[in-house]
This record gives sequence, C-alpha cells and structure tokens, in this order.
Amino acid sequence: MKYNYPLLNAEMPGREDVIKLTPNPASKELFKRLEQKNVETWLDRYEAQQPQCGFGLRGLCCRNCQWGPCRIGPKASKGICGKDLNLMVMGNLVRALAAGLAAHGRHAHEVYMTIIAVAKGKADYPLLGEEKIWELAEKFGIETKDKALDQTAKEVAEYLLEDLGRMTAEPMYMLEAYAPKERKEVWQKLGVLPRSGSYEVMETLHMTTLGGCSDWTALASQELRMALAYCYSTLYGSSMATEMLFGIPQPKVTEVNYGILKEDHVNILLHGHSPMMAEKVLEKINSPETQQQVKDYGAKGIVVGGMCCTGDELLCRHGIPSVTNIMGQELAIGTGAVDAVVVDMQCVIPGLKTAADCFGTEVITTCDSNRIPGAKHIPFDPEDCETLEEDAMRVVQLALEAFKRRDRSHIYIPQERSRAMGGWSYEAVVNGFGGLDKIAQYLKDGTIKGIATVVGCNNPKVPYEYNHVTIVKKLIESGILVTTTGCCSHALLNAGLCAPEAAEQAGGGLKDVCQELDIPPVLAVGGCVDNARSLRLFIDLADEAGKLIKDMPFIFIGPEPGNEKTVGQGVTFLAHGVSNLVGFPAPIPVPLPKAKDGIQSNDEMDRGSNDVADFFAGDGLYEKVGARVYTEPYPKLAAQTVRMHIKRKRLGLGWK
Ligand code: MSK
Repeated sequence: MKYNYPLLNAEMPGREDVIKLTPNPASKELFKRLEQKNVETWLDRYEAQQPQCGFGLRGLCCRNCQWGPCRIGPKASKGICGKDLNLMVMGNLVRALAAGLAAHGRHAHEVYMTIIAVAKGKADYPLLGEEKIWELAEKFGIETKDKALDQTAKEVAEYLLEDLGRMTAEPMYMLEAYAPKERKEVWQKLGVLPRSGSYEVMETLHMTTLGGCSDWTALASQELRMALAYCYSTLYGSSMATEMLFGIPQPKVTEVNYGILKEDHVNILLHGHSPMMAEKVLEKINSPETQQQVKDYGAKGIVVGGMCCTGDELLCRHGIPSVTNIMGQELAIGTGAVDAVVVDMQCVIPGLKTAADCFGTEVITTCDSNRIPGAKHIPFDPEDCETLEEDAMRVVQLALEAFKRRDRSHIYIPQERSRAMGGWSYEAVVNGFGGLDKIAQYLKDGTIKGIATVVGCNNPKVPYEYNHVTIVKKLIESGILVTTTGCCSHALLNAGLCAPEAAEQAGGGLKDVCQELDIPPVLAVGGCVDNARSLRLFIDLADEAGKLIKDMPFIFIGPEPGNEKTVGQGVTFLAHGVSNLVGFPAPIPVPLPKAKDGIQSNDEMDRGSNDVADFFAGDGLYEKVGARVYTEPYPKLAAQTVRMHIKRKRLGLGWK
C-alpha cells in the first residue's frame, strides 16, 4: 500500500489502494465520479494529511494542559510535568473512552427523556415495547401492581437516568440486573464497580488533568470502571429504552445499497445515532397528507434511506433500506439524487455539508449538540417538544421543496442493490435459533465453532470496508457465526453477507443450520448501542452452557476502529472476559517484543511504550479479566488470529 509506517508495523492505503480494494462497486464508481467533478471527500483530505504524526499515532503526545503540547521521543523521555510514556499513552486512552461515554450518554439521555415526555403526555410517541417495559420494571424491583404502562415506563426511565447521573457510591441498577454474578465478583475484587456514566466521565477528566493521577495502572483501572459505566448506563440503557418506545425488532428482509435511491422520487436520508426525530419524520412521510403532496410536487414517491446507526435502527424496526456508513456519507451525496439529509447526533462529518453544497442537497440538523453552519436547524428536544409534530412536518416539507429545485443533470446513481435481513434483536436471535439451549448445544457440538461480534466504524487508515468484509467472509467460511452493528454492518449488508442466501458462503455446520432455519450467517443486530444485544447473548449463552464467559469461544472485533466511542465498546467486552481484535495499531503503540533488559537501541521498530501495550496485549489485563487485545491490520491474518483464538477456547473447554 502507498504509505508505509514502520513505527506501527503497518501500511496505510492511498487513493488507488482504496479504489482497488474497497469491496462495494458503487463506492468505487462514486469515488471516481466525485474526483471527476472536483468534489472534495475524506479521501482527498486524508492524502493531504500524509505523513501523519508518529507521536500522535502512538499516543505519545499530550495536550491536557497549557504547559504543552509535550511529545515523548528520543529527545525527551518525559513531558514538562514529568509525565512518562506509559502515563501519557494510558491517559490519552482513558480520555478517549470518556469522550465515547459522553457521546453515548447524551444519546441515552435523549431516549430516557423522550419516554418521560411520552408519559407526561408532552410527546406523541407510542410505547410499543410493552414486554421490555415490564421486564425492566421487574428487574429493577419497581412495584407494578395496578400501575399503567406509561407510568411504569416513566419510572423505568427515571431509574435509567439515575444510572446515567448518580454521584454517590450505590450500585448501578442495570449492572445489577444484567451482569453475570461471576463478573460482579471479579469487578468487586478489582475495585472497578462504577457509580454512573456521568460520574465516571467527571472522575476520568479529573484524574488526567495537570497534577492529577501519576499512576498509569490506576488509570487502567479507571478504564475498566468507565467501560462498565459505558456498558450499563449507555449501551444497555439506550438499546432497551429505544425498545420500550418503538418495540423489540424482529427480522425483516429489504434491499440496501446506493441503488435504492430513485431519480424520479424524493430521496431522504436519515443519518446519525438517536432515532427519536427520525421516527417522527418517518411517521410524517407515511401520512396521507405527505403522500398527496408528493404527487403535487411531481414525484413518483418518497425513498427513505438510512445512514450510520440511525439507519441501523430504522432498518431493524421498519425494514427501511440502509445506504451507507460514516465514510460513505459524502459518496451518497455524490449521487446527486439526495434531496435532504436529516441528521441527529454523532458521526455527521463537516465534509457532508461541503459535498451537499455542490449538489444542492438540503442538510437539516435536528439536535442542538450537532450544529452545521448553513444547515437548516429544526431541533428535537424531549424537554421542550410542543412543536414536535409541526417540526417533523417541516423537515418533510424542506425535502419536497429540495426535490423541486434539484438539478437533474448531476444525478448518477450506481445501480448496486443487495438483499439483506435486519432486525436481529437479542430476542429475535434466541427465537430464530429455537432457544438459548439450542445455540449453546450448537456451540458445544461444534456446529457453530464460535461467535464473533464484528463492529465499529470505518477508518481511512485501512482500505474502506475491505477489512470488514474480508475478515467476516473468512470467519463464516470457518463456521464462526457473526453479529454486527454500526458502520461495519453497512459494509456487510451491502456485501450481501446479511442475507439468508449468504449461508451458501458459510462453512461446516454453520452453513447447514443457517440454511435449515433460513437465517443469515451474519446477523445485523442494530446500531452501536445495540452491541448490548450481542453482549447479552454472550452472557446468557455462557450461563446456558454452564461455563464462564471468559472461557467461551467468543470474540469482539473492530476491524476499522475510528470513533472514540469504539474504545468503550472494546473495553466493555474485555471487562466481561471477551478478547478483542483491532484492525489498526493505534492509539496503543504496537505491541512488539520487548528488547532484552539493558539493551539500548534506536531501531525504528522499537516500541513507543510500553507497559501499556503489554498490559492490553499480554498478561496484565488477562490476569485481571481473562481477555486480551490482538492487533492485526491485515485482514486475512486477522481472521487467522481469530480462528486460533476460537480454537484455543474450544480446546480449553474440551469441545471438539
Ligand atoms: S455510527 S460510532 S462511525 S460505527 Fe454508530 Fe459508525 Fe462508529 Fe459512528
């Protein structure tokens, strides 16, 4: 590949590598198309950043105070305050998790407040997930006798809010309700039980401020503590609270990819993370009033497409076709066919608006936290939602008007479409296979060799979507069942791997069982917060098999980690005893073998740190939680590493 980074023992792709290796033919076409039209994308900006800073790549620079910035390298082994390399690397990592927790925490807050607004009669949303409301009420010990559904939902939401904001050392309700007993004992012993999402973010920023904590191992403990707060206050919380509102997803088949856009239709893309406003907009799109207006505007209908995690949520619940992920958002605009992109929170890059301005696409922001200069802003706020119905209608109206203005000479829609099945909630997976006992039996007898959850963002440091698709194809060939969420799921959906027909590409018993049950070997379980569904499956399968989760043939894979939120995802699974494989050696310096004691070397392959790399990749973390991090940027080697991991786990259990 074009850019060689020996410090990381890795290479990064240039434009030609991306266009050659990216698996979706539609993406290849659109990259070329945008280049011809001189429209800038992340690919241009990424090339303009080369070479990237070696200090930053290895986490060896600190900007936490105004004494710096400080860098650790051959010239200086410490920052001005005396911070050494381990403290710097670990401090940067723990701050990344804090940012990720803040993001999912803000998402969770919006969902909880929406439930409360519904119960107070201030927002008109359904409470379709009745069984989830009763399940949570029972788990939290809320008295439900003679209580109405909306009142119970409100009380559940208040418990969830407490998990997000508690400032005192009481247990978290969600963690108490869903974490395995053995893990709770492990975490208690390690002293990493969290208070709440907000408290742990505060504590992390406090610990890493100038003159704060000087012990990197204490920061490593805080990393685990914060991951547990992240998991139980934001992943479980958001995922289940969204189910309370809009129901528990069930499998449904649809078509995905850029080819779902239609030249003679109004094309609206719904993008972001929290689907509160998107659900309302969808309701308005389907109203008879809008359908009549569509005809008046001369369109044949409305196509709604999903991007990123809002797209995953809508696919799961309504079978709304998804189009692409974070690094495809400019490409989608490049079709020239998108009339409006409605964005809520997170993963909406500034470059989206630059591209939108070239094609006359209306960008509508709906969250006060995610403003874009020049976009129309129609905010959703569950604590101030009196005008919600009109606001959602106004969003639709803006899209209709944009359709009327559209310059049709720029339209270029690659015709790729793939069949896909979404909607794999925890409940749907368990029912689909005939029960937890059946899945546990398949694992024991080797029909299914293991389960990998392959998730996360895209990253320009690896060829776009290539690692996602290559790793997953290799895993299912080896009989490993895959669950997927987030941007990774869009790559896999578009590659046809989430359709039942993909069972043909699976190997061994996995192929037979998927074909018999008409289930895809890659299960699209939802958006990023729905990693809670995969984790719950892992926890309950270990319990069903009578084994500890750390001994089970499971793994968490982030082939193209990008957002700070992915750090929290990975460490969440690590804390539960599920090892990680990450597809790029950053922001932890690459774990290369340590030079022998006393040997001084200036070899560029020497590690930047690193007791921290050893902690994550070696025995340090493993001895605490039973899991470690593998790093492998080459996807075929990554798949091989995963197969070996699964095999070792199976041998350890005495399973063939
Ligand atoms: S949207 S967090 S880029 S997966 Fe969840 Fe994609 Fe990563 Fe955002």
